[in-house]
Amino acid sequence: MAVRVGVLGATGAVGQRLIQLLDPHPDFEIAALTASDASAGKTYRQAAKWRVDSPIPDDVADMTVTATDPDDVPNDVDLLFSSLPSSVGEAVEPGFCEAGYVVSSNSSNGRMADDIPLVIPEVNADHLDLLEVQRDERGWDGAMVKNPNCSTITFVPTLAALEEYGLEKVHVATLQAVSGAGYDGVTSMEIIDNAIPHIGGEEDKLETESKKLLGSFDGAELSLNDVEVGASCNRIPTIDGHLENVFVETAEDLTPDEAAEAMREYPSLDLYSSPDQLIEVFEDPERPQPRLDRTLGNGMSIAAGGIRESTFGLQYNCLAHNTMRGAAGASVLNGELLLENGYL
Ligand code: 11C
Repeated sequence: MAVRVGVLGATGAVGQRLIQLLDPHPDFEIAALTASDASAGKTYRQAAKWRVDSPIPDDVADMTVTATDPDDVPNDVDLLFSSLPSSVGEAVEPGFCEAGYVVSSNSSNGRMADDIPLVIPEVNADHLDLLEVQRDERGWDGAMVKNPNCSTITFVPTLAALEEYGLEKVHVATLQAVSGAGYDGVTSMEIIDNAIPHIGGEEDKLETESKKLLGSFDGAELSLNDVEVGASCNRIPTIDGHLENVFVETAEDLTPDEAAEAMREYPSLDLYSSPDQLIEVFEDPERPQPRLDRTLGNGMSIAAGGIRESTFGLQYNCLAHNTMRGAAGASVLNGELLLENGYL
């Protein structure tokens, strides 16, 4: 029987993608949709300005949206996918966990907390065991797992593939699509014919979340990875797909051919939303082509290319669909991992 799930923040950019991925899904059935108080009581069709590239599923369109409050979500819903703005997530997500719901959250609040697993299933599924520590420390009947920022998800799997060579220093520069800024960003005219440097708070997230994801968990405590990460983040006028330029210094010698092979062989998983090939490596110097490659593996693969030696170690590009692999798809994948590991 399918697990009954809800979407917190169902009308936003990531909330809409979550609905697109969850309807239909073999393991999950959408049973609750929440949004701001202004949307509560409306049907989803009335409340949401639907913008994703497939129609609103009929059964979702007629559902009534509730406020984002544990009292308004049916008790038989087991799993909540959260795409709330971080300030709202910080205020309300713990209340849902306390009330017994398991939350797979894309919101940035709490990602670096010691007892909250920050997970990319292909990279650090073992960090999910941190939920035992979380249960002891917080006394929640429910649980909270987070996925990282979309820009972090784009480059960390490529680093994980190179980890055996001893990661020492990484510099990453991002070219981020406007959908990462939510629908206000997509519709804003200020981005047209413009490139915006130092976009708010992103650099710190890439520098810290990557060390947590690549860190090790000994059953009691999580240690951050020692790799030094420097990031510079920029917004460009593409709709979807974050492109990143990565420079990596490793302890062991690492040739472009070895890096390409390590990325190509880095395993995907057997979860429903997993792509067949996690990292698609393109050797043609003209690749990756961002507007095409963002759809690889139904938006769940990462494209890597331009791998070469440079003054600062190995250099390459990588690209992923930011609202699929980087956000909604990441949360759904974590939900599938929770299910597989008996947390639902
Ligand atoms: C952007 N990466 O493109 C951001 C959006 O930490 O989940 C996602 C923010 C986050 O602006």
